[in-house]
Amino acid sequence: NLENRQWFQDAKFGLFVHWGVYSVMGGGGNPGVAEWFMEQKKIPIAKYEKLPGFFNPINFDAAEWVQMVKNAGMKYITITSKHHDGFAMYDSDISDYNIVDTTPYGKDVLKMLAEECRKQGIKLFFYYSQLDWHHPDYYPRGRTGQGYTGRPESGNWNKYIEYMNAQLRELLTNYGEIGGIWFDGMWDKKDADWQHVKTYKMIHELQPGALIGSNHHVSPYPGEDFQMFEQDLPGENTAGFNKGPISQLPLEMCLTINGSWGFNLLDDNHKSPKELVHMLVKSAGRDANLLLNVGPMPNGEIQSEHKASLKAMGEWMNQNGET
Ligand code: FUL
Repeated sequence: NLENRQWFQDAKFGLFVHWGVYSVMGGGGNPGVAEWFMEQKKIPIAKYEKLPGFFNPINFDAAEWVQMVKNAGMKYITITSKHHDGFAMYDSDISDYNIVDTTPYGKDVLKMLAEECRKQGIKLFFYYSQLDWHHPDYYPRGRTGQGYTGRPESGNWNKYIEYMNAQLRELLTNYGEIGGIWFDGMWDKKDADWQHVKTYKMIHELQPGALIGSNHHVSPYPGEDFQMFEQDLPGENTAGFNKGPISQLPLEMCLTINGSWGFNLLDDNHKSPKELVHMLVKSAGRDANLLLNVGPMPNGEIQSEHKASLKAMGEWMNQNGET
């Protein structure tokens, strides 16, 4: 959809949100990426499944989040609907392993966010991890999720693909018009395993306006609408993720404020508002959007340091940005 690609191209600034039951652990003492807690600490599924019981974000306020996004000068939000741990942050019918069925909170945060975004004129994208450390049919396993999870050494890969497509169908059916799907995790297995041509076709049929991007770190595949770059400006590769040349599609770079995507209790290595504004300007200079990340805490609040940075960026945008 060219009109939406154009909108995306012009959007320039969005909020990335990594939120899941891993947030409860705040990185578990690791300074690194907190949403990888299960893999880093080799937590078997039977133990990890206790985390949803502690996830109760009673202070979550969708209206406040969206207002914060608008004040920062951002045009869209991309939020984790399912990360590598396989836990659905929305009301999924195809699996009980979701926020409504297993947490004391029991509410669909994506639904609340979708409604609020619509009200306030912000587009909502869903991050979806194809990689899954929880599903038994994710077999043969990929580079990660091996050995410790307690899953049997067997499984039906095609059933996993059906499961994934069914979840995507839910996300594209039950939340109104969405901005698009932000895929991640293809790098866990061979490209051919994903049968992504079929999946992309389904998405474009369900919502012709929804944009597709994938964090596979190489040049975009047919059916994708934008190209993404992780922790680096397009054309640079200091973090070691970005291998593909720059395409003609709209570009987006994603960036953490500290070093972690998910909430990390120990990581105080926050980029200053000045550094963040510089990144925004540099990415705009390469005609890319900056998708700047926050990892909300398990109580539903965004940590004060990150809120303060977004506020400062908003003030800069007010003085210097276009509206
Ligand atoms: C990576 C993931 O493995 C990280 O956890 C995070 O979601 C980042 C945006 O993409 O590939």
